[in-house]
Amino acid sequence: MAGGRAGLAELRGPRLLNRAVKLSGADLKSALAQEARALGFDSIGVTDPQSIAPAAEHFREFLAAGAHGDMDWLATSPERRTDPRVLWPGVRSVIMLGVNYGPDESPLQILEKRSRGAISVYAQGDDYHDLIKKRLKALARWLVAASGDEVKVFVDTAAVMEKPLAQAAGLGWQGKHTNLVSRELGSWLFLGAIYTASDLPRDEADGDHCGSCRACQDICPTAAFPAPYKLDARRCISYLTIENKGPIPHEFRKAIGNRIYGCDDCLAVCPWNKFAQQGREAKLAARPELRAPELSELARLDDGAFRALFAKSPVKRIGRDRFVRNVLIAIGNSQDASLAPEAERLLADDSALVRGAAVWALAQLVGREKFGALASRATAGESDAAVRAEWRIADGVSPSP
Ligand code: B12
Ligand code: SF4
Ligand code: SF4
Repeated sequence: MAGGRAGLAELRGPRLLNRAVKLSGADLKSALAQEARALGFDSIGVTDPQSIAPAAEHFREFLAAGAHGDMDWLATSPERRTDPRVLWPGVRSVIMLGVNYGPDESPLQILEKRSRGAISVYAQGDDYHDLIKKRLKALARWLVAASGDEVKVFVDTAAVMEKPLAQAAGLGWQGKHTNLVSRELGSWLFLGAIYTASDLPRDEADGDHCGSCRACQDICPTAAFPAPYKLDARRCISYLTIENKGPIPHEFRKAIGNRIYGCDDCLAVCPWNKFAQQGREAKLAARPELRAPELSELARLDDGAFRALFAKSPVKRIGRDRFVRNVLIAIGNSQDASLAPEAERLLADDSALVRGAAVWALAQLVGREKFGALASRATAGESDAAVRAEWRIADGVSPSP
């Protein structure tokens, strides 16, 4: 159906809602695309549930290599993730949707401001899961009324391989950094999926447009790509600062710099971003206080203040202790001795995770003499084995005064 907004108004009318008129095939797909755009989706495509069969093998290799780290949920029922028909036998078409969240400034700029924390672009506004789920549900309701067929909606958390499905549906291609890149919107695209029992015309899969470029591989601070198109999540700063619940492994601490929640380097450097546009959804836009927060202020957050600052933000998910752990790694990397008192105060924190990170931060910022004095005071009362180990290791790396 090629109609404009007037056509949509008719579709939403009582004739449709009482299901007297049903759409199917190309008419349904065309009306669906218009409805999706009206609801704020920036791209849409349809694919066959069987289209990602080739991705299944790569996914199994990823799991076999242990590249998922502690994300055990990724390894649960891989057959459901790699085949939409196992997740829901009734699915006949997969509708993939994208929402542009293009930033208004380069996320690489803040990496130079070492006394401030870098929160990745996707987490500077409201939680996209809530926003996209609401939109997906609205679109799904419309689809049920228009087609009479059953649907299921997914964003991020379900056993759905969103990137390969989105590539098969023509939204873009999985670049060498493994994320989906769009020729129209660059790297900044959230994905969501609707599985439907309707048989919709398929879109053509997008091809690979990376060519000989390797900018994303070269910029990665932790060398997280063992090969192009392959990520070892255990080395990715996004995993280390968000998913990882324990202490951050020593080998990555310096490379993390001031990234306190996620990382955007491989996305930001992609040349296809020259076509990127600023996101149009105000709720996803950066909150002023999360663009370049002072590390000194973040280090003082207690549980209540953390929850208040990150209300409705995806950051809230990791909790205050893990967040302050990240802030302390950034403080250790700041080369700003005026931040040492923040780390010193956190040596007495209730959380062992925080105390351990505070030890490392101090070792980077204070001279050997001061560090030694702190160590002899603090280790006497320290009961946690992991924190005691941090003291021992740090004693060897503390810089000279
Ligand atoms: C687990 C997960 C993570 C993990 C692992 C990431 C990863 N690349 O797997 C961690 C925590 C590290 C992570 C980080 C990020 N994530 Co994430 N994440 C997911 C999640 C929940 C599952 C992804 C998954 O299935 N991974 C398993 C691997 C095996 O799958 P894959 O990446 O598709 O792997 C393919 C390639 O490796 C390829 N391959 C392997 N070998 C070979 C060889 C050849 C020759 C070829 C051609 C291909 C190939 O085939 C594999 C299968 O398709 C999805 C949501 C979802 N349900 O899909 C979001 C998702 C992928 N994440 C997203 C985002 C935004 C991010 C971050 C940018 C957040 C940030 N700023 O910190 C970073 C980006 C890091 C990066 N470079 O990938 C978005 C990406 C949107 C997009 N445009 O692609 C998603 C889709 C969420 C959403 N709904 O929007 N994430
Ligand atoms: S998000 Fe950062 S750490 Fe992770 S792969 Fe990309 S550049 Fe590397
Ligand atoms: S930076 Fe280059 S190699 Fe990486 S995804 Fe973009 S085009 Fe592909």
